[in-house]
Formats: sequence, C-alpha cells, structure tokens
Amino acid sequence: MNYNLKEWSKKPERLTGGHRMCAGCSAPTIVRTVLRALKTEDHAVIGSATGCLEVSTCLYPYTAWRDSFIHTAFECAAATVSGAQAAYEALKRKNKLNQTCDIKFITFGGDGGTYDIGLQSLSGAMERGHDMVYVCYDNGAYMNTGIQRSSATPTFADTTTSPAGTKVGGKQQPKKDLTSIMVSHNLPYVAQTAPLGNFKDISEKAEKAIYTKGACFLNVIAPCPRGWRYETPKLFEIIKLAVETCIWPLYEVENGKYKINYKPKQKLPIEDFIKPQGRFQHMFKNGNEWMIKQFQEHVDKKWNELCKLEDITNP
Ligand SMILES: Cc1ncc(C[n+]2csc(CCOP(=O)(O)OP(=O)(O)O)c2C)c(N)n1
Repeated sequence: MNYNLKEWSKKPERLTGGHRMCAGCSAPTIVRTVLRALKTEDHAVIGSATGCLEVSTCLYPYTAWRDSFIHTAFECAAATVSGAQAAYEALKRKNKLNQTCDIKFITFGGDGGTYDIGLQSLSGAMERGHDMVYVCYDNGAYMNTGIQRSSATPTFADTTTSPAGTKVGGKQQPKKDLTSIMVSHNLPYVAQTAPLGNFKDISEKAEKAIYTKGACFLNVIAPCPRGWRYETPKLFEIIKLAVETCIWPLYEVENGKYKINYKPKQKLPIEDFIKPQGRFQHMFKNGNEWMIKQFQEHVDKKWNELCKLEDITNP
C-alpha cells in the first residue's frame, strides 16, 4: 500500500490511550506507527520484554493492547514470539485453524532487553528465519529501573551506572552497533528508522518488515525525556537532530543491499544533538573538548563506512 498520511491515520489504533508511559516518551508513538502498518483485517501476536513499554501498557487487569499480547522475560522475548509463530505454522499445516485473518508476529524490546539481555534469543530467532519482526525501541539505557547504562548507551552519556564525575566522564565505551549485527544474520530486511517527522520512513519500513516473509528487524531511536534529560516538548527536535547529525542514520538493508534513506545536505555537528540533553552537559565543561572531538570522529567514521557499504552493495 502506498503511504498516505491521511489514509494511514484513519486506521484503528492498536495501542489505546490511557496507558502510563511518560509524556514526551517516543515509545508509544513507535508502537502505534509500527502497528498501523498492519492491514486492518490482520491480527497480531505481540510479545514484549520487560521494560518501560511493557510495565506501563499492561498492568493486570488492564491492557492497552488490542491485539494478543504476551509479556515475556527479558532473555526470551524473541524466543517466545518465534515459538508462537512456529506453533501457528504447525496448526496451519495440520488444518487445525479456522482462521479468517492472517496473523503477524511482532516483538518489541527496549535496548537493554535487545542489545544486551535478549541478544542470544534474538540472534536465534533471526537465524532460524521465523516469519516475524523484532522491533527494538532504543532509548539508550535501562530506563525503567532508573537509567542504567546499556551497550546501546552512547559514549560519554551520564547514566546512574556510568556517572559523569571528576575522574570519569560518563560511559567510556562506544555504542554497540546492533543494526550491523542483525545485517550479518543475512536477514531479508533490516532497517534503522525514527518516529516523528519521519512517519513515511518508519511506516514504510514497518510495512516492509511485517509483510516480508522471514525474520526482519527494525531498530528505532526512542528518545526518553527522563533519561536523556531534555524538555518534553523537544522530542521532535531531538529526533530530527539525531538524523541531521548522522548520529542515527536512516537506512535499510534488503537482502544485503544497503540503502541510505536520507542524506543531510549539510551534516550538522554533533554538538547540536548533545547540547539540549542533560546527560551530555559535562562534555561542554572546560577541558572536556576532547570528548566532543572524539564523539564527532566516531560519528563521521560510522557515517563514512555506511556510505561505502551503500556503494559496495549497489555496484
Ligand atoms: C533478567 C532481568 N533482569 C533485570 C530485570 C529488572 N528490569 C526490569 S525493566 C528493566 C529495564 C529495561 O530496560 P530496557 O530493555 O532498555 O527498556 P526500557 O525500560 O528502557 O524501556 C530492568 C533492568 C528483569 N525484569 N529481569
């Protein structure tokens, strides 16, 4: 279906309002936009690892999910949904289903549950090629338990377990490149995207991921006002700056072919992205200029590598 914002916005909401996610959190927008890519007549079986999204949208006996929803442990979100998908296929083969609609299998996980704790089950489900989509909403820390660093936390970010003090300036290691790890699983479709301001990008990628046969992966930047310490109304701006500085490039990899979906005409300096966020404020202190320089060099290196990958895979 061709993307048309007006038409898509008329589709029924599959994540209802009234849940308890924070104001200014991007995760519910991500979920609603991804689920809007489902054909209205299709049903989804959705699994979610423990995290802000799960604890705030499914408090027994309440649920904000209109499709089937499985809360599963951190370690096995992908395994749980891949198991449900395998059972569905088996029942279909045995003609034991009187289904009137197609069922799609989707997992949501935060970066803690995806980059770190659930990585083995994610890798297994992707490698086995289950017909499912894994969506990581990457807010760059274990937000639900009080902003602990994860392997997705950017370098120098101040978190409760990588505090910016007088001796150590926030997280010391670079962010893990999970999207690349997923690409190396030889999946039919892997994409990196962003909500808000990029509805077309995320909507088309969600549709492709849901309706491409096999295991697909979406990595979505998910700003968190509590953990990133920006003013709530700045959500839109923060996402835009992540894309314009190439800290979070929008790209997709279809059967090994890279496509960068947006190339800024003039790449903005990383200061524009980090300045409005409390977690990076120590980087602007006298004597810490090297942190900004190192961060910029890392972003430039990754961006150049990505551009090369696009060239190499599209001869
Ligand atoms: C195995 C295990 N370890 C720790 C916890 C405690 N815990 C619950 S939510 C959470 C944070 C989740 O972080 P993330 O996956 O990044 O999602 P977010 O909360 O940021 O949305 C933690 C550590 C748990 N439930 N299970």
